[in-house]
Amino acid sequence: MSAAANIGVVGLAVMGSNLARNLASRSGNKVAIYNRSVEKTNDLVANHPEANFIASDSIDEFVASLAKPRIAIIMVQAGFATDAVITALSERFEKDDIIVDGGNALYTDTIRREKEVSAKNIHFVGAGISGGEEGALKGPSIMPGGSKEAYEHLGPILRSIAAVAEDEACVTHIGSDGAGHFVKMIHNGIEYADMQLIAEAYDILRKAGGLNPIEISRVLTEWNAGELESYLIEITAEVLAQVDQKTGEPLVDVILDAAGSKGTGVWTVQNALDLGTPVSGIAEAVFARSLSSQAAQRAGAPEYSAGDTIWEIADQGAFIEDVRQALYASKIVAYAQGFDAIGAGALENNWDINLGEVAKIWRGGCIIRAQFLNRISDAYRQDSKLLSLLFDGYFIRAIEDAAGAWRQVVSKASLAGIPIPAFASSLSYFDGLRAERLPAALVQGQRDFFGAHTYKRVDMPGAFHTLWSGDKSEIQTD
Ligand code: NBP
Repeated sequence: MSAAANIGVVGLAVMGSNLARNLASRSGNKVAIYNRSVEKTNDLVANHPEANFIASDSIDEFVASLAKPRIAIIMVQAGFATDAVITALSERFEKDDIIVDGGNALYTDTIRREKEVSAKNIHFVGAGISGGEEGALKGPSIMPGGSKEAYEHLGPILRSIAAVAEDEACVTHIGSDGAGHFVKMIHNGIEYADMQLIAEAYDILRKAGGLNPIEISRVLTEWNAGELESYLIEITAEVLAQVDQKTGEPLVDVILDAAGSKGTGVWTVQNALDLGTPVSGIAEAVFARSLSSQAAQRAGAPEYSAGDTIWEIADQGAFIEDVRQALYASKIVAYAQGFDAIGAGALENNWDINLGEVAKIWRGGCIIRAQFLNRISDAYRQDSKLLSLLFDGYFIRAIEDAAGAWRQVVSKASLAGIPIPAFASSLSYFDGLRAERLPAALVQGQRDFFGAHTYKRVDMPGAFHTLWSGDKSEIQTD
């Protein structure tokens, strides 16, 4: 066989086969394909003759079909399957060849794999790919890590298949080793928060405002023409407008209210806990899914007399606008927290991540794509050392404009007994961030009392401990 392909794809389930077709449809690419079971390979070749794939039944044949430097994108399940394919390729690849893992790997696995593979002088690139199956086919947002050298070869190919937003390809070299998969993980965490916030807005409009799903769908369609414009608002409007074909009821009313997850939201929160960076909006979104899935516990809840009261709505239009404002402000907080988490991860792992570029490549192809990301990109372009997105001029004004409505919605939803974990935690985060003094001083006092953990003083350097069980005098310990 002649080594004629400039790129190969291993793993031909939904993502891999669509990515292979996307690659083949772009000029200049000749695509080699391989899958463990030959049926998927044969199906792909038979169904898409226009792609002119170079198909192989064995990994040896696949490797031989790639021109040097060989580049193979792996699209298999994260974990053992990915390790098995990497091992098979790295046993056959040679110096300067490039293995790309396009699956949803945990970034710490990517760091390990990069070390192992690069020890053989083979490049390893962990690339986060977002946009689901449609994105893989029509243009995803791509977040590659790995070395700059590998990106020089890989960049033009990835640019050829990525989504395009405002004439720019939604791909950039994120940083070394696991940086790409780290940023993809945070992307998914933000996605959890965004979805939960939209769901809470829906719940308020329905339970307090008495709007039905079709009416709420129309509200979301109107919102989608303004600053909330996003793929998630757009698809939510579609879901709410859908009528169940079996019962004639709104589809949302016949879907079991137990939300699943595949783990990247959990990874984001676990990681943020390790880094000590608050991602409360994302965490509440993950926990809201957990609570929704506690079927037995929810079914066993007694009929509480919980003091909830009717939300009296005098002006329906003003009420809907307040909910929109609360959603926008909470969303800004969720994104601010997500970008903080990327900054914290970059610091911890010595990645030089350009946050403005990250915002830019999320404008197209991915699930959280939105106009709003232009504002985030602008904010970081104006000040790459911005301490929080909430301190950028545009976002200060947006939050100030929304703050009154935000407080009304959070307080009135609480009075009405409507659960709003992400709305409420976002507002509390904002209030915590801007507070001159936090009750953390008292927590330090408590910690010193029972554990002699010491505290710092506002008026002098050093560490101090009060002799709580003695004469209550203070001693300096450091
Ligand atoms: P799956 O992960 O469901 O399928 C795995 C594919 O890899 C199958 O075709 C399987 O072959 C093949 N494979 C090979 Br080659 N070697 C394997 C091995 N040693 N063990 C197991 N399978 C092996 O595919 P997917 O849903 O297309 O997802 C691919 C990756 O993309 C995953 O990491 C996923 O998390 C990620 N991702 C998915 C989405 C999405 O929307 N689905 C979005 C973004 C990212 P077989 O035919 O012999 O079983």
